[in-house]
Amino acid sequence: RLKLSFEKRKQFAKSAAAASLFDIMVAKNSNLCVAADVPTAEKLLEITKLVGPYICVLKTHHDIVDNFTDDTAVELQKLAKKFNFLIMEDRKFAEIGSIALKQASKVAGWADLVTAHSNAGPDIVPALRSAFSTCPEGDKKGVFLVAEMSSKGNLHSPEYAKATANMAILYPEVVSGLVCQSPSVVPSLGVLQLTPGVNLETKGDSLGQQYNTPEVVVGEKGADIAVVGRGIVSVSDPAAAAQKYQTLLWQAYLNRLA
Ligand code: UP6
Repeated sequence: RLKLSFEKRKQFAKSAAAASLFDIMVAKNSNLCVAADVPTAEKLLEITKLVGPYICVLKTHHDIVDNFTDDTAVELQKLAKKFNFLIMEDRKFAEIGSIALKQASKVAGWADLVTAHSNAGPDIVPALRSAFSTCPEGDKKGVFLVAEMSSKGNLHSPEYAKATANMAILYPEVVSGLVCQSPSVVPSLGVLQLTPGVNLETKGDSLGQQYNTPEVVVGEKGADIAVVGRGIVSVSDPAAAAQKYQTLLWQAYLNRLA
């Protein structure tokens, strides 16, 4: 997988969302996902406008945004269309299927992608598919399953990661990718690896987050898409920072292919 280009890997994508992600990444030369973790809807839209040209995915935690409304979602969707990126709501669903279905129905209207934990078992995936199916173009939406985490002391064992990867094999048309930290977890060429914990300035925060550089995350840890949050949204010039991370991450991908 690590030596194959995104163009070639697209041919193996069984989820429509993964296929369109590969297209966007190639069209924009971007494997950057910005975690737009900001406190207000105004800030969310402002940061999205600034980073939009440089990203393939905008990752939200809409439940930490004070005044996130249906209008915010509509504006986000307009920006996603304008700048050609997908919206991922990082809700990390972790419930029995019937509850996950109801929870996901609240965001499926505007999110192209959602994240979910695998701990409750494989039926979380068809539950999320059911939530998508009530939306226009629901069959184009996808799930990223959390196989591993970036935080210190997390409980994700290699066995857990492997079992999570098996769910991607079980539901290839819905599971577009895995959130993970090591290069051997992703089970097939058409599945994307999303890796958070990227920052050029610091090694971590005071609450367990651990960071690596773009080169390490793409070259050694196997990230196809890297997530940068505070490294971009908490600096004085987020557009310039996004452009810098985009360049470094894409170069790391090209180095990996070479
Ligand atoms: N995230 C992680 N680690 C994981 C999974 N998800 O950090 O294992 C998410 C967080 C946050 C972003 O929920 O939105 O990635 C990282 O932000 P940061 O770059 O500001 O630390």
